[in-house]
Amino acid sequence: MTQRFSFELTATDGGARTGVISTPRGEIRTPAFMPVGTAGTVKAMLPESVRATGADILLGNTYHLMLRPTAERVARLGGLHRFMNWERPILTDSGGFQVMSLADLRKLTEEGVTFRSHIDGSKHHLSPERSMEIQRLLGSDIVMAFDECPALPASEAAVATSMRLSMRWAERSRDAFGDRPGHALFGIMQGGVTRELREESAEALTAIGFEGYAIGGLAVGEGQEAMFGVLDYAPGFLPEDRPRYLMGVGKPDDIVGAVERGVDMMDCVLPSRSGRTGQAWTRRGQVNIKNARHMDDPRPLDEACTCPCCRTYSRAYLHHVFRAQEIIASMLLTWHNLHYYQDLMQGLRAAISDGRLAAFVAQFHAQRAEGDI
Ligand code: PRF
Ligand code: ZN
Repeated sequence: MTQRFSFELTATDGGARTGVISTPRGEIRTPAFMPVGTAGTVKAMLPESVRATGADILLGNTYHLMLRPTAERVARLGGLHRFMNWERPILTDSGGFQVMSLADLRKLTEEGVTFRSHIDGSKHHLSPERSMEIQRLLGSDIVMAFDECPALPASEAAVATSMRLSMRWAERSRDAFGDRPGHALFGIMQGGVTRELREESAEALTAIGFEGYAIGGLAVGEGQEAMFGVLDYAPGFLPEDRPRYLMGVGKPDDIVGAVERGVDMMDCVLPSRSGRTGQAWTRRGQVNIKNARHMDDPRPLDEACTCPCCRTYSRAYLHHVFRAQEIIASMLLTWHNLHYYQDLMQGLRAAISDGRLAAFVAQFHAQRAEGDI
């Protein structure tokens, strides 16, 4: 093993940080945005195109891959990296969150969760131990602890009970993961929007000890103001010298606000999913390419963007292929959206390095306020 898992901070600006996570499969520049490759593909993109947008790492899902094509089959075929032709780092989510949002007939106990597949109704089981085994079979570089994310709104008592279960599961995840040089296990903080519960969760996780720490249980319907309220203190409960990952976030302005508050990694289906529904994200905000105002517009989606979609195609063409339900519409809009997100991350990293984050953020908001066109 030439390169173990490590994290080096290179600069800070206020609460924001920039640095590099080193792994045997390559470096991850932080703050990092991870495109979501749920089922072994970032939908509508070739892996080399995802890399061309600037992504250093992808996210994969235990839940989807265990159901189809199964973790054992992926392992027999040489692991997820080879299977999907992405040789750089992969982070896998542990499955509990997806079970709660997608599976049928869920039954939760101290031991774990049994559920029926949303694909064919077959019965399955996940526990901290089984989740660690699946993520090992997949060959994940960054493995997530098995947790439960309570659906909000929930009572504080229910959030506390759930958080404490997740902390017991975090310890079982740590034990089951074992010692795997070059691979990392991240713990996941829960505790809803209650400061005392977030602090208790962070103390439990840091006592166990992880290579990185995620902030879970946010972006589940509480709204941006409440989420930023938690992010005003939660990152400060975590060790400064480990990466902090905000799970499932978000819109561009959520990302900027999270980075300002000390988050190092994020993932979200938004740029890829909304590309497939005709939504584009640009410096001037959201653009709905379905809108008839684009029908005769020869200009690119975003004049300032250097992606293949914006370098080559007009809004009129994108509007046409989207209306005609051509596959290239999903391809081009996803490419643009992922490129925009990675450009934003590069801009944030450079601004933090240069100590001019406040000016960068002010310009980000000013451009969006101007609106499209
Ligand atoms: N836990 C896990 N995955 C997640 C979340 C969580 O809390 C969230 C919450 N936004 C997204 N993905 N394991
Ligand atoms: Zn573009």
